[in-house]
Amino acid sequence: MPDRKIPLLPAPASSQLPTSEMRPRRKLLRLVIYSLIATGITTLMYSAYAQVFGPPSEPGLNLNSAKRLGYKQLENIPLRYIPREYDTDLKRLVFIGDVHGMYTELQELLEQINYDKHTDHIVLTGDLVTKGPDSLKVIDFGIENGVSCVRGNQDDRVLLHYLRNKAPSEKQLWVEKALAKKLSKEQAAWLNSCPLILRADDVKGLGNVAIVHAGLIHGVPLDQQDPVAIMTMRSVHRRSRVPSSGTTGTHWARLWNRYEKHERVPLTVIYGHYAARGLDRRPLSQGLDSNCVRGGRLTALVASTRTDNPEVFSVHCRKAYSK
Ligand SMILES: [Mn+2]
Repeated sequence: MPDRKIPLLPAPASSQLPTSEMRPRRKLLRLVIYSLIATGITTLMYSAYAQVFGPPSEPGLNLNSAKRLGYKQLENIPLRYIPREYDTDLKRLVFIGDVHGMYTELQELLEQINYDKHTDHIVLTGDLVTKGPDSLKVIDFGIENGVSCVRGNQDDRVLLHYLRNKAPSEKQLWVEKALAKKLSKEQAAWLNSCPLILRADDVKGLGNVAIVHAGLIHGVPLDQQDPVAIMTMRSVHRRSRVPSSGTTGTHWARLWNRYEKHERVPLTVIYGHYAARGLDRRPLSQGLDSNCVRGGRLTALVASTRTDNPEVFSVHCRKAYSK
């Protein structure tokens, strides 16, 4: 009898073993389900919050990297050039999309708008050089006419070669290298003087304006926007708000318009770079790269003391120089 009792003792313990193994597994399963539900609720609440109040404050991307890389981040267009609501003299601000060395078309466009150096101030949205045939002529025209410009990704690559800084070493950059070798000291200095962002306040028909080559992230102060993103972005990742030069996320201008309209004094962004979309006019953004260098058009947006709203002008670009 006692012999029978002894083996019986461990029996319940061994029969409980599977259940005691099941319990933590079930607990784990429950934990996973609960955390999935919690994540779902948080995501829903976040997207509801974002819809109503705009995105939560953005992290300053690469804070101060502009200074570190020697870029001029932000400059103002001199007040005397800005056409304002109650100005009586004729004054015009002429914003022109990516010229890419298309000097002939630039001159035709200026002829079409009857450009006058004394009343008009030209602002180029970057990528003045490369791809087209007359990059140096565009720079010389800029110098002679006191043109304002922002730095584009192509301008940047050429300047990186010129300054012999760490330039991307991809094979296809021989064009930029070759152009960099041709730049005079004055031409390079002028191109290098183009800041990443230009500002102009109270422009007639546009209000407060920022000019950049590619785009801006809503919610990040202008002096903290990432230099490379300013020159290259096309889309923004829907959730992380990280900008990308690719097109798979949300078009940055869509997000900009969605959130900026809630600002007390909204800022309109004038930009180039996104040739694939062509002329892209929205309430608070004006995309002006209409693909001139690939046989598209060269476009100008003209704000004037003589018109209530800015007008668009463009010329056909006869020859495609780039694929
Ligand atoms: Mn570009």
